[in-house]
Amino acid sequence: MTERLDEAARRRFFDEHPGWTPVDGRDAASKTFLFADFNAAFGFMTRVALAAEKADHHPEWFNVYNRVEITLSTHDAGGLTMRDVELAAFIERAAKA
Ligand code: H2B
Repeated sequence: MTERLDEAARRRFFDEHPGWTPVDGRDAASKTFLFADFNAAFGFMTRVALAAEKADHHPEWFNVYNRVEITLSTHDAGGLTMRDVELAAFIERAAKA
């Protein structure tokens, strides 16, 4: 099973990923993305969904019109792992595409 990030790696993740913040009460990271409209938001979600399914690692998310709130955590490990770091990197690229 993937190991949870240690304290130094966890700190590095938040330092190196602007907009991602720790979630109260659990080892997870969240970020809100804003798009021009629903079409752009859902296009982004579609790109992330396809990559998430391929990697078998999925975001928790909530969408209203042009806003997508995402929380990342590895359920099997009970916290943040490299799988979340990798998904966050993909999400950042997809948000700019
Ligand atoms: N996504 C996330 N975020 N964490 C997991 O532990 C996880 C997942 N596990 N997607 C996968 C699916 C697991 O449930 C399946 C059975 O491989």
